[in-house]
Amino acid sequence: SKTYEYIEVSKQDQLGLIALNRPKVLNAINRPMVSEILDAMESFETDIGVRAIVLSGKGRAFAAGADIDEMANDNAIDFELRNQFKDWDRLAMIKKPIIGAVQGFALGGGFELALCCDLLYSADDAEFGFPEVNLGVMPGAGGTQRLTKLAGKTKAMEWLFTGKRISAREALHHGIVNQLISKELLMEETMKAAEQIANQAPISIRLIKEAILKAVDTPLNEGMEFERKNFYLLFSTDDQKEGMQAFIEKRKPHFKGK
Ligand code: CO8
Repeated sequence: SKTYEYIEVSKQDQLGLIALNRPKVLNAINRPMVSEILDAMESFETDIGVRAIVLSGKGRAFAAGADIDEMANDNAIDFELRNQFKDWDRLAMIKKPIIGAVQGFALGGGFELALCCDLLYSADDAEFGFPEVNLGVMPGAGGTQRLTKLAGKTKAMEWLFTGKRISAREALHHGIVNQLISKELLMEETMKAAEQIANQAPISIRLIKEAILKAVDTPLNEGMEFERKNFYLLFSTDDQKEGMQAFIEKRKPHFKGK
């Protein structure tokens, strides 16, 4: 398997695991790290043995933001010519479920990366936030859009205008994370949750993810049409036949991802 410089990648049963691995700088996200995350995710995407992806950070943070040293001297045209967020756009196109485990800081670009996850499990000491305003900038990898759609305009304005930290408890209250877990059990419990999802019918999970993400960015009627097509499509899978037959026969289904 490949080796990476800024992340650690492994597999466990049906899970693909990615851990941000620059603990000395609280996993500050530089451009090569984003490329590596994308590369690892795309490998898992085509690996039929992998049914869910778990994203976490090593050390005392999930990620304390984009690497400030790397971008301190950039200007607008540098970003434009480099197409700075092309890897981020592709991250958002990963079709397998991504489950994030956040402990410590998830700030700036680190929070944006967390918001790219489909489910988020949070240590009860985690702190989220968009401190970009304190640096004279703003989120650029989807933060203003994704946070507003999750938590609403009111809190998004407050948090982005002030840059203040959002506690794990507040994040739970505003629907940003799914569940709080003690720091000691975070990875174990996240893996359990991911394993549960990995045991569901893979094509159901895939098309549900696609449809829910559609709901976030399309009008209801378009989203409904999209949902309907995906619903129809599931009836061309063996797993649908198996799932319903198992129900009728009062036994557990055995899904094959076909
Ligand atoms: N970039 C580069 N280095 C960082 C970053 C960062 N974002 N965050 C922490 N570090 C480094 C520190 O410089 C320090 O390095 P060194 O030991 O060499 O001095 C090391 O990590 C440890 O950090 P601290 O000593 O500061 O640890 P503390 O516990 O005292 O403080 C904090 C932790 C509060 C998290 C503090 O490190 C901090 O404020 N970090 C910056 C947070 C921030 O402003 N993040 C937003 C960055 S801007 C951004 O994300 C824009 C996103 C737009 C696009 C996204 C593209 C990826």
